[in-house]
Amino acid sequence: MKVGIIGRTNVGKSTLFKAMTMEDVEIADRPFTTIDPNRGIAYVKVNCPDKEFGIKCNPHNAPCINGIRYVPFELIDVAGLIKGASKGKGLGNKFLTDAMEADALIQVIDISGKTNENGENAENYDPAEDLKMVREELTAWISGLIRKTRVRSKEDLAGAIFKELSGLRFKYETIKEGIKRFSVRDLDNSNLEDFIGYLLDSDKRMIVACNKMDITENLEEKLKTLKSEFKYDFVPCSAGAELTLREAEKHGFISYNGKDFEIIKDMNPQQRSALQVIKEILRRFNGTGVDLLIDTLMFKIMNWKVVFPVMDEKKLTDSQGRVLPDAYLMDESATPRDLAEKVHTEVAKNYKGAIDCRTGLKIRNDKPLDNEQIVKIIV
Ligand SMILES: Nc1nc2c(ncn2[C@@H]2O[C@H](COP(=O)(O)OP(=O)(O)OP(=O)(O)O)[C@@H](O)[C@H]2O)c(=O)[nH]1
Ligand SMILES: [Mg+2]
Repeated sequence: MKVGIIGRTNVGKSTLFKAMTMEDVEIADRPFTTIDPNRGIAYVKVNCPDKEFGIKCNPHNAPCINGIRYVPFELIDVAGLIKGASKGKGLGNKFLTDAMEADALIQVIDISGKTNENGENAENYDPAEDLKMVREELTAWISGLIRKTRVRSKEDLAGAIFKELSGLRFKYETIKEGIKRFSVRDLDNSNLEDFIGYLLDSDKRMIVACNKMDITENLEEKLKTLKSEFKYDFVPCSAGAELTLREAEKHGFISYNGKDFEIIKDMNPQQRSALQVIKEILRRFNGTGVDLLIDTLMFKIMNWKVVFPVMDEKKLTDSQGRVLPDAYLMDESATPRDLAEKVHTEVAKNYKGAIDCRTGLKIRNDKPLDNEQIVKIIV
């Protein structure tokens, strides 16, 4: 599964990317720092079921640290947008193709209002403007692509648009349904914007990361106003704080569990006081917001599932005797057969059914999997 990070320039997209992947990418307080997309592996955390069964796991694809499984997914961070990008302003918007490969999007905004529409330092800038701008620029860009579509016959409209937008990974069914709903008959149709809005809302589900909460005055009030104006899910966060903690942890200064940290190695007074400030943020907000952001996107908005495939339903082992080796992130509609496909094409070929290891009952082949389900694949 892939997640894309988009947003106006200088809001903290790459900081969030770096905090989630620990890839060494450039971050700076100026517009257009990122030019080429950053790609990396990030992790969503779930409880490892080994404790529940009184056994010890042998992790393979998803590491287990202190009883928490880190399930991998791909993350893409792209260049920042500004108003007029669809007309070539800033870095333009062609780079959005990279983010559109993703199955889900995170839009980062700077809720502190301390950077403006061009990513320059400011006071009291309204981030609602960025939400409108990003939607407008996305729509204008997709509209430009759709207008380039060559339609051979009216009957072929959905197929032709599907082909033209293939890199953006909209579903054929969504395009077909959108054409019907908004009576799109030709490519100059006045309903084209509503049609694109429908494609975005259906196939590019999004969460809004309200970043820089650590320097935001009246955060609650600002969140309330945004929620009343837009139908997105908003999660306040501090990518900056998360990154500082992840780096301190990487260098062995602290042990960090996502909610709090403990100092385990001596550091200089400057570092110590920076961490003290972050301690206060963690206390006030019950974390940096980054874990909550990922959990909300994956399990509430996308309804994705983490599933543990095994071959032996009693020992919870794979064919090599490893206990609960793998954990996969699967989409909303994934069935036991899709899981078999994920494990191995050979396993999929010989698939005969699946059993829920907690209940011992057979799972219907067409039934979507549950989150944190342990599934024996019968071959
Ligand atoms: N106070 C605070 N500053 C942050 C936070 N996250 C990022 N920043 C700062 O915001 C500035 C921009 O960060 P980047 O991650 O480079 O922003 P970007 O959105 O990737 O920017 P472009 O690639 O230029 O579009 C840097 O100075 C970061 O240190 C945060 O949570 N709190
Ligand atoms: Mg960047």
